[in-house]
Amino acid sequence: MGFNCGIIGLPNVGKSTIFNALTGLDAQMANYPFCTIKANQGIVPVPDERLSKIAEILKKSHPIPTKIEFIDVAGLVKGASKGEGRGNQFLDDIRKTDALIHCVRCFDSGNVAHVNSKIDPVSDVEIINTELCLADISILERAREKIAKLAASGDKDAKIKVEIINKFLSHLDEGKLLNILEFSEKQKLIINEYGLITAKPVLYLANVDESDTNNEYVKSLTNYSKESGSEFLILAGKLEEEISELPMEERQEYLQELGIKESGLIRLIHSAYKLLDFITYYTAATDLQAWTIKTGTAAPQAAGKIHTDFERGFIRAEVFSYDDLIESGSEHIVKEKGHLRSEGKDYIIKEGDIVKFLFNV
Ligand SMILES: Nc1nc2c(ncn2[C@@H]2O[C@H](COP(=O)(O)OP(=O)(O)OP(=O)(O)O)[C@@H](O)[C@H]2O)c(=O)[nH]1
Ligand SMILES: [Mg+2]
Repeated sequence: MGFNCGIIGLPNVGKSTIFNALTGLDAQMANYPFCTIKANQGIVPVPDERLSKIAEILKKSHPIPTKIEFIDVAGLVKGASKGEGRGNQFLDDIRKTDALIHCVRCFDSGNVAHVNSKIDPVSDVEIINTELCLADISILERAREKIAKLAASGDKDAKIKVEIINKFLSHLDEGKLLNILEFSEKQKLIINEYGLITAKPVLYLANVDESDTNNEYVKSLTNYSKESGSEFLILAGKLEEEISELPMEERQEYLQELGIKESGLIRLIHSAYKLLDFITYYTAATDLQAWTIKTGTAAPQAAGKIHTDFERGFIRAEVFSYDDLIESGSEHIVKEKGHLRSEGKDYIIKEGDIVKFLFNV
């Protein structure tokens, strides 16, 4: 598995429409709120031009792309953290995700109801963010209650934990998401333990009509995203959904007719990669396969993504880069030119590396 993104937002803003566009699956859509009741999950291969070029040179058939999973959850409303709407279930669905795509309605349409009867992207976003903060506050307060006695008795670990929880709580009490903080390793453990939602990176996605992509709604959401240091993307959800229903051969043609260079899916995936600080590397010892890892991952841990034995018994990695392969035109010439490197356990895997792990268990 690569990574997963939860699509969140108010009811009826187009989350399922975008999910469908992305996954080509048919999550139920409708023009009334709370259409989605159970979370839809869809796994999408990450489009990657390099993969087919490597396959051609290394003569590998059926290369395996890395994958991204999208989770389309029920719309969130004010009071969700207290169980309003489908709130609690919704919140559980997103605790396990790596990142959030916060879908915001930036289209006018008399046919589609808005839960607060007025479209106001910044206030819409703040309703959701407030609920996410409240949800994290409630989890952290309960956690603190549980370990307070232990901490008071002098237990060192419990004391550190309470300190971190207090720091998080005072930040959340000001209505700020945790994701603007830099986390220590200890803090990261706590974030994982409690599935803190506001610590996840967020991408704000303006859902627009293709005929009206730069309206006032989009402008105000752009400013908001900039100020909060978040990723931002404009996507014509309904159009993308229509395109995704076309046969594969016709899609590119239709995009060209509309003057669109790249499908929304590709832009969204690239933004999600940036958001999560991910890179792609490849293995080709047997099948050619693409893998997703965090920037800064060392070779043994990258190997561990494939199999725990690879990490446990890691000896070294034989590495050459995608650029060297393209320039040389064959693996043989890569070696002749001395581009094949032997790297040890401290080697940090780079974007586009083609790697063979040697291990012994
Ligand atoms: N005009 C217009 N309508 C859209 C757009 N995106 C979605 N819609 C319509 O808005 C309605 C709601 O879309 P959904 O995708 O079901 O919304 P949702 O956010 O999943 O809603 P819930 O699951 O109820 O929270 C549907 O009728 C869509 O066709 C858009 O970009 N433009
Ligand atoms: Mg929906």
